[in-house]
Amino acid sequence: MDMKSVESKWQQRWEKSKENVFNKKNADKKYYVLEMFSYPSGAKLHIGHWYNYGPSDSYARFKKMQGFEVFQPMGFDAFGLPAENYAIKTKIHPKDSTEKNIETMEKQLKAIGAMFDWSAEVKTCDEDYYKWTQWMFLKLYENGLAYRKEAPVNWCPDCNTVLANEQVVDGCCERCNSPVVRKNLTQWFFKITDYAEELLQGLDTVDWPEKTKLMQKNWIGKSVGCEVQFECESGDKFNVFTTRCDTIFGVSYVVLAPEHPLVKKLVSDEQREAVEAYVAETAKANEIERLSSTREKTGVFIGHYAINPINGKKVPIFAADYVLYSYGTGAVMGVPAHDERDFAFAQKYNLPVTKVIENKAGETVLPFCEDGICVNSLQFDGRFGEDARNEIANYLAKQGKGQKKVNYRLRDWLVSRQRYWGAPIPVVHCPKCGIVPVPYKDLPVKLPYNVEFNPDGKSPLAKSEEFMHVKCPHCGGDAQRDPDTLDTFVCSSWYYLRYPDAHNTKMPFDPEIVNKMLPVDKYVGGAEHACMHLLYARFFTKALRDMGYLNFDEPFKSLVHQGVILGPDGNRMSKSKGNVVSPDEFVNAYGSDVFRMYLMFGFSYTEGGPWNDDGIKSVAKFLDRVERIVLKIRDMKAGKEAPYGADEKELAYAKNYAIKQITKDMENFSFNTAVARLMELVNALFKYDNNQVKNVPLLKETSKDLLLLLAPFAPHFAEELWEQCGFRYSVFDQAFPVCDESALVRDETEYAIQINSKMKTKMMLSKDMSKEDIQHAVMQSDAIRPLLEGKVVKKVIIVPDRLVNLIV
Ligand code: ANZ
Ligand code: ZN
Repeated sequence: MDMKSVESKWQQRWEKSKENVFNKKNADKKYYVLEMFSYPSGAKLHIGHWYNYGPSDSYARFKKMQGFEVFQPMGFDAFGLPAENYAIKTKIHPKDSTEKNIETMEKQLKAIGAMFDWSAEVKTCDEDYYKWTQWMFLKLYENGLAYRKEAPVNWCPDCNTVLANEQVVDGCCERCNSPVVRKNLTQWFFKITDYAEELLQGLDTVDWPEKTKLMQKNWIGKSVGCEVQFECESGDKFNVFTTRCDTIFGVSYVVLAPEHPLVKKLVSDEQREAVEAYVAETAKANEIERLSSTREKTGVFIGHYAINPINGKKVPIFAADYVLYSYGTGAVMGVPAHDERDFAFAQKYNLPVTKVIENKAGETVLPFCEDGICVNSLQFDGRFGEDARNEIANYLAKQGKGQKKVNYRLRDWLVSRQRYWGAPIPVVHCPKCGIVPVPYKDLPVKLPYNVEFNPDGKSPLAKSEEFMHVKCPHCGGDAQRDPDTLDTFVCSSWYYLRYPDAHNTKMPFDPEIVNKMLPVDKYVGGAEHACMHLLYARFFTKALRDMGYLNFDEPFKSLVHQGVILGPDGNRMSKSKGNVVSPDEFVNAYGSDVFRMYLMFGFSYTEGGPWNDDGIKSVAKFLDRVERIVLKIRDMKAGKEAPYGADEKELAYAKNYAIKQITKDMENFSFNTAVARLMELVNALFKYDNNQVKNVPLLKETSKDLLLLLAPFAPHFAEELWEQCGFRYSVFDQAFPVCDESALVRDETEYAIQINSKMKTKMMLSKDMSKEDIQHAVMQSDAIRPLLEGKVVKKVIIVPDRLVNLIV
């Protein structure tokens, strides 16, 4: 089959008949399949794009054939730094380069032949999109979820600009290499912390990879503990946050973060110089570095003491940068006997290590009684762990010196950027009225085209007189626009809500439509988004729900991460390593269907792995075989039919087994095993066709089902053969075959087939087969044979009724 012409033929036909456009009339049967949208880079589609979009499109087509009205949109995450940096290098305006890139990428994406509903396309840099991004900002602001505050950020004194954590390399600016300092700057934040508990709890209600849920849980970082008040000799008081208040008898010093205001206030004259030098030095490190377990613990005595509230003991106060100002209360009690970091610190500064009494299990046991404190007695043995912590916390609370406290590691989301290529922040700064939101009717605040975006320290927009100068919407006096733009993650936090109502000009979306279309039923994208995009999007959904626009709690009901295809050398593909494999040569040589199907067959979808093209020829050959047998069967005339005997049963079995397994495999994104099942079915067809006398109706029925089963995997190819067989357009409007269980009753068991103890496929094998027969059947199977090419099987382990393990 001439794949190239077949591809363009059917792509045109699908477009013309609106085959892939969501039909709102069937919204009650909706199934929303979403792949994370693309960043429009200048480069061609790479293997990663294909791997994300090809197999998940097969899933979408499968759902469509199961009778769902599938909605599978595509769009572009079009704002962001790469386009701006590219512009700085080449002088090509980000808008021009982005629009050009989108145009090429649309063409390339269409060539995959996926059933994207392009009528719902979204580009985040379009005015009619970012207008609504600004609307989102205003809504959050109105609801107390967007605020401006001074916060310590990474600042390069040479470039005069804020840097992202990622732009700081070894404490220096990645652009000019000068040391970065922490600086307090006024920035916009979204109050994601208001939703910390719900963002945590909600994870139990979604079908997501466990690893991703765990990463989000850790990122949110719920920590149940106690705040304890220490009083200083000066009379000043501060709280420490501890998860181990049961160790309070072992406190030998306390630490304030270097930024803690009491450091400056309490420092003694003798220690002032040393403390100031230390504070200046530690300001250079960012929080990630400060938390690193391999970083040497440093600190300095501030020349002042505090009183342990439980036993009145005087302990020295240190400033040390292993304590972060932004977490808990920015102060900790040092318990060297029970905390590793504190121990290292105590060793270095010669502080006492007081062991709080422990029971045999190593848990702290409380030397503590109701009417007083019995530091050195064991009379209250038996209270330990949780119990001891409660006891102490209650005691402190009674004294007014402490309370139970839940902390989250999650911080509010800093959303302002001193960058050009993003959505302008829709507020006005008025000397009289302060911060004034831009009225909704005046949206969008347009991003001006003619702006000097070369970096010289200020927000590029600040230099645009025409942009900055504005009348205050409130008092009408002279005022200034906000020169910052929004983090691009804001744009991608709500795009899945725009797709179902992408052309709405009155609202970002009609709640009635969106409440019907969402949540997304299957979301497919990279695991690297676990703690940013996927968290931000959940926050947006919950905030919009609380404002009354949405009636669901979670945007993505079910999530799948595709694996990563590495270079042939096992490293991440990158130009510098010279290991980049381009999909183009394969697509040109074999066609898009073969390439997609090989990606599905050659890798375990969620795992990925190093690229090799060993099996691509066998996939091409497989489709040739399908074409041959399907056309041969098409041309058969019914005649004297073979009666329904053992061979016929065998074929019916093969077909129904394939249907059953493929249906299951598709649901699990286990595409490689699904393709193997298809190959087995084709083998069974050939085998039956070898018979002298055959049952032609059975052959025809099996061949037709084969095409239906194959359609999601090789859409153009299957549509073409479907037509050549004289069936009605389109194959995708047919029902996916359903398994007839009665054809499956046979004396067989399922074996797991492994190579070098790695699971490759599953096979049904008859119970009465000898070990030799089993070995032969496994090694000659379509799923396994290609994997053994060029390899020597050294040993075969067979566990009866369970598994076959080939050691190669
Ligand atoms: C005394 C203690 C004894 C602690 C012990 C631990 C073990 P998570 O679970 O992460 O919340 N801590 C509190 N605030 C801190 C800050 N701003 N910067 C650095 N460390 C801080 O951990 C809470 C524990 O981390 C707290 O409990 C405190 O040390 C420390 F055997 O207090 B602990
Ligand atoms: Zn004003």
